Amino acid sequence: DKLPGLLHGMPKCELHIHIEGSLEPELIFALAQRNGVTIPYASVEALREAYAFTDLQSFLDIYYAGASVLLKEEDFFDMAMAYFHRAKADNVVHAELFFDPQTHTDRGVPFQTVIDGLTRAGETAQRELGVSSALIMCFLRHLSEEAAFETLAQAMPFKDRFIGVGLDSGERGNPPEKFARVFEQCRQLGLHLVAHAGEEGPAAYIETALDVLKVERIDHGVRCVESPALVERLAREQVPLTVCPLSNVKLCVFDTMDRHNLAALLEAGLKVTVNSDDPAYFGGYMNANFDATFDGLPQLGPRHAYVLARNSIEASFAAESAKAEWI
Ligand code: ES4
Ligand code: ZN
Repeated sequence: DKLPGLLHGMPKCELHIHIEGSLEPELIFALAQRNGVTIPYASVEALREAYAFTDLQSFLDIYYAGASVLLKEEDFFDMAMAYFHRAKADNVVHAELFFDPQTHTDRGVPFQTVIDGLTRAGETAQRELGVSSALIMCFLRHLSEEAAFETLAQAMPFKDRFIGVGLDSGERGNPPEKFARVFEQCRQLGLHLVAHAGEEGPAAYIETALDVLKVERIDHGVRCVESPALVERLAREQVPLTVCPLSNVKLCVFDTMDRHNLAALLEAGLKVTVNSDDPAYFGGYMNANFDATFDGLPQLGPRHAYVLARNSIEASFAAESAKAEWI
């Protein structure tokens, strides 16, 4: 069977990766030691054993604890470089990295420290690995609109360092509308707009992300199937969905991979992409996601692989000239 070779070798873009979610347990322990931070786990193995999640919030609690070892510019650089090496190994030609500034600024780490480390890693990855990348700044939706506006203000001196904004963290009870005004300001600034919606939240959140926030892509979006009219709209408008199969299984959005709706979404004509979300926590990077998805959904074959890779290139915010080289 040639499918694994095809899946691994295809040039692809990653459009849904939280860079803080690429922090492997080994690096968490190394950075904790380097920075004199104590973490409530005895060993790398004990930390990894804690990665048994029941829902999104049970993951977020551990994810924010893991990020507490990030203090210096070098830490953000090392974290992102480790990701870029994994991306390169999986034939990722371009990655759009989410970062969560509030997770760091709320601990007293300056915004500039975060963005300087990530920017330098992106430049180094382009130069040394030939991997192209961009940054997307996410607002934490469990925090207030006012806090999001404050973060946007802190980001303004670095406006040329990121291409867009997103919305992440706990979805239930934090609808897109909560951030209508801050997204409107970002739109006026010419930033790209994306949002997590329809991961744990209802299909209605996908609709308000599109209609109120005016996002260009939906992150996750798998609960769109609860509204047939919405599925029809997503197909008609070719709104990209950045689906994260291993994440969805780990966070119990689907019980097992054979229950995942990715194949059904593709069949319905939606512009689906495969992504890793938080690869250090959910069991793997891009090619591991492709492998697990194609193993769990045997109706998927080489033509679907090609469509998924092409979708990831078309749905990226890269320059059209770059996309033409990757297709
Ligand atoms: C996230 Cl899987 C997921 N969902 C929402 N917010 C997040 N932040 C990091 N991973
Ligand atoms: Zn995500």
